[in-house]
Amino acid sequence: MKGALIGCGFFAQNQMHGWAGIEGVRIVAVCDRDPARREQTTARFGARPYADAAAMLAAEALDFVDIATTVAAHRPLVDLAARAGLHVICQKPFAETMTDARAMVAAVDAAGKILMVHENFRWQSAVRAAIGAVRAGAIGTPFFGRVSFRSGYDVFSGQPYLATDPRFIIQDLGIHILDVARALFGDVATLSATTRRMNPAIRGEDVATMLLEHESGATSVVDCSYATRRMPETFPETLLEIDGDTGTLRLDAGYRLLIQTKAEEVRDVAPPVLPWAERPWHNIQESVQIIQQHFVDCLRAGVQPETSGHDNLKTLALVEAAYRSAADRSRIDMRAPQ
Ligand code: NAD
Ligand code: 89Y
Repeated sequence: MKGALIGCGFFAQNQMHGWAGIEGVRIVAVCDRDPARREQTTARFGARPYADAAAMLAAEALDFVDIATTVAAHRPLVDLAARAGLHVICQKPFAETMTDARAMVAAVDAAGKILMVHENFRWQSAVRAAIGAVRAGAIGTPFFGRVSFRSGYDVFSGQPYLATDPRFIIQDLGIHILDVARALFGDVATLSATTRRMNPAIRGEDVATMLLEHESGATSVVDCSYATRRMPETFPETLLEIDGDTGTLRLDAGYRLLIQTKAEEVRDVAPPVLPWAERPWHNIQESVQIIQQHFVDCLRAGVQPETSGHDNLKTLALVEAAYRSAADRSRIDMRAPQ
């Protein structure tokens, strides 16, 4: 299977390592407008370099493209890939608006190809162990959950746009945490949110607290912060507390999974540090390889990925709803047209 990467920036390096670890897949071409970035990436991983995505798709015989640019370029690049008749994997946040997102999903559908969003947090092995246990009924029917990400880690040095974009934590990070809540408790009926900016040096909100009522009847609290000074720092761990009608599950700091029913089970679900990975990012880095493997498995089987473009419309709608709710203090009915 031949792929091409568009966008050779900060995070794409993980994606290139991830592809190198997947059997039967080769990234044959990479594209970035920035010559230094595309040259560094080709020097590291090989592959033919291009400055222009359209020129690359015209010149190369490909099966899929991996779009690793920031969000503003996602719609034109997904449209381009769909017109070229290629399968697509695209980074989060998938789109800047729901209108764009729906059009992108429709474009790839019309091409008869598969579109997956790189929504990788639900694929982190520790989070996946918790999702697997909940889905297998380990604590019965969940009625309450807390999905929490609180950190003071400096994400701005690697991703400077996070400090200057008008939207920050919900669009960048909350999107993952909302998606994990969906993976655990199902689709959402209502949402309300508050936001704050604690760090005066950035433009967007760095704290968000969201209350979700799920169609299953469960309630979840999804809370995110990049203004939390804690020792030890837990970046980039998502912590979970779930009550079910026959037990409780917690994913605690340090990747400790605890399931209490009549008996108690404690599991170390720490992710491996892959040979190319580094702490503390190894958790996210492993999930990159896992989600990319899932994409390839789905292409081979001709089935929709779990985190397909279609599925991601529901996560993106929660992001939009959270900003609306925080702005006007409303509670958003997710069953109404978004
Ligand atoms: P970045 O700015 O470091 O890299 C983006 C690159 O894309 C830049 O080199 C830029 O020149 C290039 N680019 C932009 N438009 C282009 C176009 N039309 N054609 C060719 N090249 C183009 O950004 P980043 O920090 O690597 O983030 C990229 C995406 O990855 C973002 O959407 C971000 O939210 C996401 N991300 C995801 C995770 C995760 O865990 N899933 C983690 C970090 C970042
Ligand atoms: O961009 C973000 C993401 O997707 O995961 C963590 C991150 O890199 C910073 O919040």
